[in-house]
This record gives sequence, structure tokens and C-alpha cells, in this order.
Amino acid sequence: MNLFEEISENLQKGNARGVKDLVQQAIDERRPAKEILDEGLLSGMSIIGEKFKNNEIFVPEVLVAARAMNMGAALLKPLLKEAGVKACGKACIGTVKGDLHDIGKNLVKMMMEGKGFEVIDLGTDVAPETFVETAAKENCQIICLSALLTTTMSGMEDVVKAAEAAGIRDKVKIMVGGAPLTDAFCRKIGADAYAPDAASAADKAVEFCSA
Ligand code: B1M
Repeated sequence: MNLFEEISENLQKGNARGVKDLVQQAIDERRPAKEILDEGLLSGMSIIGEKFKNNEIFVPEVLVAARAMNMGAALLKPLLKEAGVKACGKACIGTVKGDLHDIGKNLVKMMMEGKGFEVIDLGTDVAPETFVETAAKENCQIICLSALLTTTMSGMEDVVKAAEAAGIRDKVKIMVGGAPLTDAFCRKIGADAYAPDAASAADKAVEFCSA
């Protein structure tokens, strides 16, 4: 097994200490930071995403893998910046107004980061204007909305309308998700995509940014 495969394996097992040590070893061996990221960390996280989508693993395994990825990514961050490596896209994410559920939202964020996205986390109970102002100010390509309550999901339409009113609707994709949502609801409110789980959300985000 080569060093990158070892990083990927350790990440999938959630061995954060192992990932950190192996990433440091790769840095010490002067391997390019982008290669360590793509072939080690992101490759491991991509396998985690697929297994999660296929119900082969569950939320706890994803959380420990993401923690391991974050440990390795923290070491690479300054090197990637130095090398001028850009994120593959930029998004902001939050749970809509009135909703405090954030476990699913955090998983979506982790999966998107696992695909190389820069994700601005606005937290929970986020007002429509906050999503729109952030997207405009930070040049986000995607606004990601999560809702877990049937009483708050209608707030997603307010974000679509706020984006239209601010004149940024043609510049930003709006992706929605959360347990009570459906594809039909997404279309009804005029959002661009619905994803049933975090891994599919990350795949959709990649599709948007490569289109
Ligand atoms: Co609440 N809660 N809760 N809760 N809670 C539910 C959602 C509920 C179904 C429980 C029930 O009654 N059976 C129910 C909603 C009913 C309804 O609306 N029809 C409910 C209720 C009623 C409430 C309160 C109103 C209870 C009360 O106070 N009377 C209250 C509301 C608070 C508020 O938000 N204002 C409340 C509070 C809470 C806690 C704070 C205690 C806690 C949240 C803690 C936290 O998030 N930090 C909590 C929890 C944990 C749950 C349950 C048990 C679990 C939710 C969860 O995290 N699931 C839930 C019941 C259940 O589901 N069994 C329940 C795991 C998570 C990984 O799934 O978020 O669906 P999920 O995310 C998935 C996908 O949906 C998708 O990807 C994720 C993983 O693949 N996804 C996206 C999510 N966002 C996405 C965005 C995307 C794409 C995909 O694109 C951008």
C-alpha cells in the first residue's frame, strides 16, 4: 500500500491520529499538498460518501471519518494556500429560520468539504437575508438549505424569493434537503436541486460547479 492509500484507509477507519501522522509524513517527504489532498484525503472521503449513500455505513462512521479528514486538512491548509490551490467551489449552508436541527446539515457540509468545496457554515435558525447577503458578498455558487420540520421547510421558498429580490438568482444555485423534503417540493418552490442525503448533495454540488 502506498502512502496515499494508507491515508485514505486510515481516514475511512476514522483513525484521526493515523491520518495526521501520515499526512505529516507525506509533507516531510515533500509530496505536493494537492496530491496529498486529492489522492489521500478526498479519495478516502469519497469512498465514505458512496458507502453512506448505499447504507453500508451510518452517521457515526461518517462523523469520525470527517474528523480524521479535518485533522489532515488542517495540516495541508497553509501549504495549499501557499501553492495557490483554489477550492473546487464555494457554498454557504445553514438550517432555515426557526429550525435548530443541524446534524444533517453538518454532514452535508463535511461531504462537500470532502469533495474540495469551501463551505461557509451559517449555523441554524438562519434568516433568508443572511443566506442571500452571504452568497452575494462571498461569491458563493451554491446556497445550501436544510430543514427538518414541516413547519420550517416553507422558509426555503423565502430564500428563493430573497435571492430573486436581491438580483442574484441567476448567479447562484439553491440546493435543498432534509427529512421532510421531496423533489416535488423543491420544484414547487423554484429551488434548483433536492438531495436525499449528504453524499448525493456533495455530488450535486460538484455537478453544478463543473457545468
Ligand atoms: Co427534533 N424533530 N424537534 N430535535 N428531531 C424531528 C425532526 C421529528 C421528526 C421527531 C418526531 O416527532 N418524530 C419532529 C419533526 C416533526 C415534523 O416536523 N413533522 C421533531 C420535532 C417536532 C422537534 C421539536 C419541535 C420538538 C419540541 O420541542 N416539541 C423541536 C424543534 C426545535 C427547532 O428546531 N426549533 C425539536 C428539537 C430537537 C432537538 C434539539 C432535541 C434535536 C436536534 C439536535 C441537533 O440537530 N443538534 C432533535 C432531533 C435530534 C431530532 C431527530 C430525533 C433526529 C434528527 C436528525 O438529526 N436526524 C428527529 C426524528 C428522527 O429523524 N428520527 C427529530 C439525523 C440526520 C443525519 O438526518 O437531518 O434528515 P437529517 O439529514 C439527512 C438528510 O435529510 C439529508 O442529509 C442528511 C444525511 O444524509 N439532508 C440534506 C439534510 N439536510 C440537507 C441539505 C441538503 C441535502 C441533503 O442540501 C442542502
